[in-house]
Amino acid sequence: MSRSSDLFSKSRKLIPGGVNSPVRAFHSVGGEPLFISRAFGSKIVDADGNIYIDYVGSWGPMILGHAHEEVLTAIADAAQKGTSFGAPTEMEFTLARMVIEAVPSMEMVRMVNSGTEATMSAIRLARGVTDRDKIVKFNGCYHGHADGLLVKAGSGVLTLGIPDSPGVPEDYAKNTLVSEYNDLDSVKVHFDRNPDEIAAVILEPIPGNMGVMIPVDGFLEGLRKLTEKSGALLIFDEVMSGFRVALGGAQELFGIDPDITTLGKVIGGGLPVGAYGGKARYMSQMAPEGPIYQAGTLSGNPLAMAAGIATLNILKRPGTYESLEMTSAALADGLAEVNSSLGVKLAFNRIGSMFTTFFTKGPVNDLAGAKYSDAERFGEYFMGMLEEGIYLAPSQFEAAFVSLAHTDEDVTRTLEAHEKALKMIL
Ligand code: KE4
Repeated sequence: MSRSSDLFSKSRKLIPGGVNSPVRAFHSVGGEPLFISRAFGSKIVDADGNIYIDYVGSWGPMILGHAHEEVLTAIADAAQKGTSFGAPTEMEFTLARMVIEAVPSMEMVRMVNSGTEATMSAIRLARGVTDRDKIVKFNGCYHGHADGLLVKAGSGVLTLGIPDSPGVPEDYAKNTLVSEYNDLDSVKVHFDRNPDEIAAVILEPIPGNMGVMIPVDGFLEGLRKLTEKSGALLIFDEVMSGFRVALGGAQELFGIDPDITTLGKVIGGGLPVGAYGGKARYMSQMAPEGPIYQAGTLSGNPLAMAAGIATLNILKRPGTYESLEMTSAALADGLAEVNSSLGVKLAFNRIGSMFTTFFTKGPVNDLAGAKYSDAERFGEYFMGMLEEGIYLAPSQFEAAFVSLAHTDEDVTRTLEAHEKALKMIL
């Protein structure tokens, strides 16, 4: 028995499904999850010492690659001074300033400990400042597991085919209206039917949780106009796209000015950090300055701040996103070449260093399109790639991530594995 398998059989007796987050469990691809013992650069190493080229990157945070020495040094230096004070620190100011300088719409920001906390708080803020209860979200978008957002969610909920989670009272869910991504009319209908009742529209501007989706021309602009006209807030959930697709995220790429933005993943450099921020006129309504309450024992934790500051300092360096784009484009072009040489039509969506290969010919512009994917074939492909030493997200409805640590050799090896895995299953 492999060490991963042994650890898995023991862990599942103590931890639900043997994992601390469902999508890690390999349920939709079959087999058992690998237990990871360490990681460096673009590689992860499982408990049996097998090395893989990693395209999960801890689901987005590891944009620099794993165990980056400047990040490790920053964490170690911070740890020497203590691990948590429960009091304000200079590093929280420093990271706040870096985030505000980078994200075009942000004037103020509050640090929390996860993306879920960030979106949950952003929704409360929107409801508090508008005195309205309803929110609009999009089928297949995932914003963490706060009750009102676990409605038609993406990521693990979609992967595991959980219609809507038990334990979410109807009273919560009824205030969550669902639209289709890239379909403005499906949003307009909610505003027509609920005049002056909608507090906010929340979306992943570039979804990664139904696989990667690209906003069609006019969609994001249309949402901005609709929300402005109705007095609802526009919340960009950039937990995944923030500092990933550009230093200023999707809002920089597409030139949209949301009222609130949520962040996570990259800004923690692999440690637990989330954040929400936006216009000062809204953020100043948060306690203790304003009446809307949100709190957290470890919010702004010094080690997490140190990791985030070190990470953003590297991302700010000239040429960073150009380098990410070069590696990502080389991989994308190579995958397309292999597919066409094999006469295989697979939809492929990419923005910057996040991408998804869908096992359907496509196009895939929304959840319905993504659901045409052959999940069984994807599972076989996933296993084939794993056997070749390539670690993808164990779900068709997730994004793959390239890091600054991925090399030309990694790309070559990935393309060879892709060709071999496709030949095995097609
Ligand atoms: P966390 O609470 O997991 O830090 O963030 C929730 C969240 C919010 N918004 C977006 C756009 C997200 O992608 C996420 C979390 N992403 C998933 C991966 N698709 C996390 C992986 C997991 O659930 O284990």
